[in-house]
Amino acid sequence: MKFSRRPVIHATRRERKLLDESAFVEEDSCSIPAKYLNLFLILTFIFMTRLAEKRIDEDPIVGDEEIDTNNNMDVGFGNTVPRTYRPEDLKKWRPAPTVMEKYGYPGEMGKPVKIPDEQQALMKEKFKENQFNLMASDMISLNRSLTDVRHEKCRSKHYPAKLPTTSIVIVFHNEAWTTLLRTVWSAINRSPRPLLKEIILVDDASEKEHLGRKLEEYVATLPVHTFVLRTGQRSGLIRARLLGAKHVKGQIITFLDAHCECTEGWLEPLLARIVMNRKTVVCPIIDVISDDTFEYVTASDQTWGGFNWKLNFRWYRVPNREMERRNHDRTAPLRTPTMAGGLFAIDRDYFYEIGSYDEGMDIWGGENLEMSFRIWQCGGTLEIIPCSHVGHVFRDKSPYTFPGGVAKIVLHNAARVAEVWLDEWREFYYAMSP
Ligand SMILES: [Mn+2]
Repeated sequence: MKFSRRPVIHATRRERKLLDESAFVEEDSCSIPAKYLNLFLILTFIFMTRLAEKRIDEDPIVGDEEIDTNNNMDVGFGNTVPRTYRPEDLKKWRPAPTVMEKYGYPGEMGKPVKIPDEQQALMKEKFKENQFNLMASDMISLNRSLTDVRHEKCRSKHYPAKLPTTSIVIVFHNEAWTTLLRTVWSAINRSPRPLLKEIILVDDASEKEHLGRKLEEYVATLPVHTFVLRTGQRSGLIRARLLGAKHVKGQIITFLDAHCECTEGWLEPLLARIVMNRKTVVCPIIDVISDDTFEYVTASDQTWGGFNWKLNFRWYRVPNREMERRNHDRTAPLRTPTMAGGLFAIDRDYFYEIGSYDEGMDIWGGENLEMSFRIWQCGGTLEIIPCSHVGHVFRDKSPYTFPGGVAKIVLHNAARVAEVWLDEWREFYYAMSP
């Protein structure tokens, strides 16, 4: 299965090379002239036929030979968003103090929580509510301590003395109290205060009582300006994020999922990257918070985001070529084809310049690939920043309801991605998902 990633990767290279310098930015104008792709399409189709015989994800390892990521970055585009910020938009900052361990409390330093035998039955019952161990989460402090998971070299890195501010946007639907508030507290505790403009919580029509007035009253007491917006009716992740983004006053929008924990030094490497080039969109390394024990487990820094032709997001091993481009420095920014989508930071003006999100997408699914393609095809760069780590509770299945059914919505969204961004390549999608 050596060839499994080649179609994807070549698409990127071709697009970057062939993009007309003057063609700019309206979604569809980012595409490539059809004639250039024909020959390549045929070659790729041969690979695809081979792929179709087997399951596509058997071996999600990228072959070493593929794009030269070094030489495809300098395509000029129209420039409406200035590359840098005005000096008055930048703020002096210092690293946030370390959250100290509270000895004897469950889950401190990211350790797993063990539920006593006599409570196992209740634990299982509560698990169903959110598809994670709610009982464990409820036992852990909202301010729990974590180990410093960063690579050693990250701790001595120097970042600009002044950085732009960010607003954090968190969308939730029926989220548990403790996971949501631990996300908020971890951001407050571990972000340099001058850089954290506000935290915007967007409630996508939750039914749980604790997410009503109680939440509003609670967040009003927080040391960082935090407020709740409500979509009113179930709108889906995209439309809820757009509602949050509309209220952002910081220069940078940082989207977080509702069950995360930000770790020490997570924010400054993200902002430092954007301040150098506002068209850089950055993701932290997404570590794993166990859905079972809430243990904090570090994820690999050797994976990046890709996709298969069903347009499912997948993690793949970072190819050697990208390692070489980074001089084998595991702390250097990693140019990733796609992102998982839950956690990223983007300049607010650039977000709107590239057309923000596709509002026609429902509930959940596909929007991460859509945004990734949008960024790369509209003159931006998408990176994973290895010195920034944020934990996320990964779940085996979604606890949410999808009006009309999961499959229908996810397929609808994926088809939109194919139609808007893939040109002829959409045929591969339709071949896999007829
Ligand atoms: Mn999530």
